[in-house]
Amino acid sequence: MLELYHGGHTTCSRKARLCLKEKGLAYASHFLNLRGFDQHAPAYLKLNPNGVVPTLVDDGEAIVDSMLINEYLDEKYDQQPRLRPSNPRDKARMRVWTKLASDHGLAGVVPRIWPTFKAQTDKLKPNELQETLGRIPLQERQERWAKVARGGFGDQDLDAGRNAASLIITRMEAGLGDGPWLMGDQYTLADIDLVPFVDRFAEFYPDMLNASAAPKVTAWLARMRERPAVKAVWATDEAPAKAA
Ligand SMILES: N[C@@H](CCC(=O)N[C@@H](CS)C(=O)NCC(=O)O)C(=O)O
Repeated sequence: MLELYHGGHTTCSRKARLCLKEKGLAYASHFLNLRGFDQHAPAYLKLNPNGVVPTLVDDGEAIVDSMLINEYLDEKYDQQPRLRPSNPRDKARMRVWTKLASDHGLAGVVPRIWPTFKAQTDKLKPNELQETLGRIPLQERQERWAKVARGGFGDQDLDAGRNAASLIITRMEAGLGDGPWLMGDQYTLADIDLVPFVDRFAEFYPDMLNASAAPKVTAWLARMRERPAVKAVWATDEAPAKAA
């Protein structure tokens, strides 16, 4: 049985949810409220010692990191549609795209999203904040949550986010060719791994991502947004219904 622990509409969660949807794979969905720090609960850290989402569990075996989860899903469940090229050279070319998403995607969205988490950290008393920070396993994340709490995101962070988004948009604009997908005729994990980030870039950086500044990426994003699987994943965060 497949299970996915995810944070709903977070970019990395959408990556894995979209791959599962495109493959037509059923799974038990476990929604984690990241603003409520569910990702640092001891039981979850046993599955994902990094304290982040998503985590796939397949017959009891936990697999972490959205890029690796998607590769695993396509390799293990190799029924159609195949989401990776079969020859090694094209597969390596595809992985350059998925690595680009993995290396720079989050950097492009974090400075726009994370400052809003301050509303949650503000609800904590000083000792509760210290305890919460103390449960975060990765130092980089601990520092990022501490920065949220002290309202430390500023212009430098916004510039860094913009630069990361620009890097991705520029590479995609140069690499898209005649499309329709990043790997030409074959729709692959390259498209799946990048779209959650590029979708948010269109919202955060409309001056960089529009039909005149980046016509190929803009057209690709429009094609992606028309895919039934993208529509379905974007339409719900899979959070349990709240009691009225
Ligand atoms: N490289 C990891 C990054 C995972 C990641 O940073 N996930 C974010 C959501 S997009 C998260 O869990 N954030 C909550 C936190 O850091 O506390 C992946 O792609 O799975």
